[in-house]
Amino acid sequence: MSDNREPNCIFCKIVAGEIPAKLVAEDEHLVAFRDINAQAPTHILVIPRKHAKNILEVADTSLVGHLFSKAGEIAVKEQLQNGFRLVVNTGDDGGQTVHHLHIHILGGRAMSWPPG
Ligand code: DGP
Repeated sequence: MSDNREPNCIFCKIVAGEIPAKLVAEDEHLVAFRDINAQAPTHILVIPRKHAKNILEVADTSLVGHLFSKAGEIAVKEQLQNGFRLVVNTGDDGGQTVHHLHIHILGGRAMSWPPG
């Protein structure tokens, strides 16, 4: 359970089980679930249980490492060994719409570059 949840944060509500989500993985530090608005055949979000607005707000570098490491593990479990993309949208210009840090795992199709 998050010890610093933001009352209006939709991802804090998912962590608390107040909003349903299709969970893919969880442990004491993070929760991973399928994105409601999938942009690829596989689209999963990995989030810390503890609320942090974005990557600039996380002081705990081991947590950041854990989130990325778990994202890689999940990608392999989801059979994305052929390639996938990890994305961390940050702030308004970065296209972040939910202000609770999250890593997108996108896969199951060839990705294009540059992103829009
Ligand atoms: P971003 O734009 O990087 O902040 O991505 C936020 C993502 O969160 C977006 O792809 C849609 C997803 N999302 C928003 N609300 C919900 C929700 O209630 N449930 C789930 N599963 N995903 C959500």
